[in-house]
Amino acid sequence: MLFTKLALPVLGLPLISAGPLAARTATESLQDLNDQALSSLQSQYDNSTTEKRAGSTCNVFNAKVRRDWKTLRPGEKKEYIAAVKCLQAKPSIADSTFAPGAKTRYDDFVAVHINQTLSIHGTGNFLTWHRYFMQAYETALREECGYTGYQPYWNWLDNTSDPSKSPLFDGSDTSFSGDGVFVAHNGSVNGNGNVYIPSGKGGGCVTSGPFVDYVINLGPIFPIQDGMEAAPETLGYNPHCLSRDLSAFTASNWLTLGNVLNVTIGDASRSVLLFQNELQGRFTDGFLGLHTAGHGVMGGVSGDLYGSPVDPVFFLHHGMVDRVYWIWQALHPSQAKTIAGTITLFNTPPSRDTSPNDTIDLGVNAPPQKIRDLLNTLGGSPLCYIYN
Ligand SMILES: [Cu+2]
Repeated sequence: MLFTKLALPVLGLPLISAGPLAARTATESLQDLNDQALSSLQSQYDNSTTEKRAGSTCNVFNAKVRRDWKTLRPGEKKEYIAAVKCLQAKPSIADSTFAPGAKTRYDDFVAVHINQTLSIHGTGNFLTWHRYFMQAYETALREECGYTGYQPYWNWLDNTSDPSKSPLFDGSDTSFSGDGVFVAHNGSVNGNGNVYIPSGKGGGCVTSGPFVDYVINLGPIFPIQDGMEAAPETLGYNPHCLSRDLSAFTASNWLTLGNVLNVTIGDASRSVLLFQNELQGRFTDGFLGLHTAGHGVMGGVSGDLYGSPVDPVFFLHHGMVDRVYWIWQALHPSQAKTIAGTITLFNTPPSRDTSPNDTIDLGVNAPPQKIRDLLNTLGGSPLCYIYN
């Protein structure tokens, strides 16, 4: 299926045809789009138009394949979960003066995200920063904790009417634990104060599954769930549990095929600026966007823009964000390497434009890289992957 030559995307024409495909589910339609992206990359390879770093042999045929969590075998899921728990048990390697609350290797990732939050969201580096952050995390899982697979992703379009049925959130030993225990509260205010999310059936600590005893050391910095308190210090030690309030409201309203199609082949796919704002969320006018909605579906500690990586599903959620970016890039080859935006959160305070020569620095987690070297997932070290 992977490399079947499909009728190639001619941009501007509908990729999802009617007829026998009309009854396809949202997930199947998105898979069609993923197949179109692969076909496009294959044809770029045939035409030798894919630029890569000097000496790299990476290409669409030998790249690593990142997969949907639900398609991993139980043993593969357990191996991934064990590697995450391994990172959460290994001591931090960061200088303790940088983030006194960072106790583990997992915290080293959370601390960097917290520290840079205002210069990596609503900015021109949002897409590449999070792409590289995930690559660094995948590398740590593999090299420091013996994981043999690649970074999986959360397919947003599944289980939107009841996220607690999702294989990520069903509370089983092959999930990331389930909903939080019910705590009465008045919901969350998301989208920078513009979108109200009613409370779900949770709100407190997760009650089952692999992360039931996981102690979070950092955050929250800017919690949005009613009643949740911020940590006394931004990067200080503040032990607390993994809380969730799974939101069917958010999933069914925002994690839709229509929103995915709009950013990949619709009106919002016409430029990287439109694409990234629509994907991430335009907080100013109450448009949550797929990215912000995904964090909102998890609720609890995930509602904190700064500390959201404390929930290990962060990396599967951003796997899906990056998958949609990858699809957009594959289907818009002439624009794939363009960037837009400034270096401050929605240009507040006003700042210069992001440059492809700007560096992304993940501290102890990975060597610094230029944005221009993170625009092509087939560009070679550090990136060589596709999505399926
Ligand atoms: Cu982020």
